Amino acid sequence: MIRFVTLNEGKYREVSGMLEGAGFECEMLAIDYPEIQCDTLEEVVKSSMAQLTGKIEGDFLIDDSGLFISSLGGFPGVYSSYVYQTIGLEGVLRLLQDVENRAAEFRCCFGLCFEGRNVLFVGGVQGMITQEKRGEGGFGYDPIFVPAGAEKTFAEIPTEEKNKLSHRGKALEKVLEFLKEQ
Ligand code: ITT
Repeated sequence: MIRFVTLNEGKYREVSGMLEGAGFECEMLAIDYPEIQCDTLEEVVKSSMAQLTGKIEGDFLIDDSGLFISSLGGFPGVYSSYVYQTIGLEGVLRLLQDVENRAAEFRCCFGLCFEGRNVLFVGGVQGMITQEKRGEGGFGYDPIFVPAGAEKTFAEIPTEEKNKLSHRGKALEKVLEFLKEQ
């Protein structure tokens, strides 16, 4: 049994689908803990794991993700959650009004505490920011992100398809490989 510590139901939907599909039991643990501000997702995950160690029984998983927009120097990046809650998707689209270079990358870093050992797994996907929101599925920034080589946003495709292409799906493949080796 792996406890996925998150308040984000969209993340849980994606992660539980993949874990259960691979035969691992999974449960959502909605614990709110302070996330310290760091320069990288990896640092955020390490500090969060240190805070949670000893407070959760058994193996657990956490996920810190962000959207890194090239023309904005990687913003919102580690501030993605705050930016989503404040200026939102419309605000991000406004920042990119008349900006030609719309390249962006979604990144995900998982922290897995397995039998007392902490291990990190990362994944990323390149893509573009759309001109307007498209699609009703997914969560967060999905309606404004089109992965490279595709035409639909992450909000316009089913979860299983997003999992095959996404930062989280790629990072979780590495988690699954690790778990299968144990
Ligand atoms: P936790 O409880 O797991 O921390 P959170 O929503 O606060 O949930 P993050 O800090 O990792 O998670 O997320 C940063 C922001 O990026 C947040 O607004 C998410 O909705 C968004 N985000 C993360 N992964 C995403 C994805 O796959 N698609 C769209 N938006 C995503």
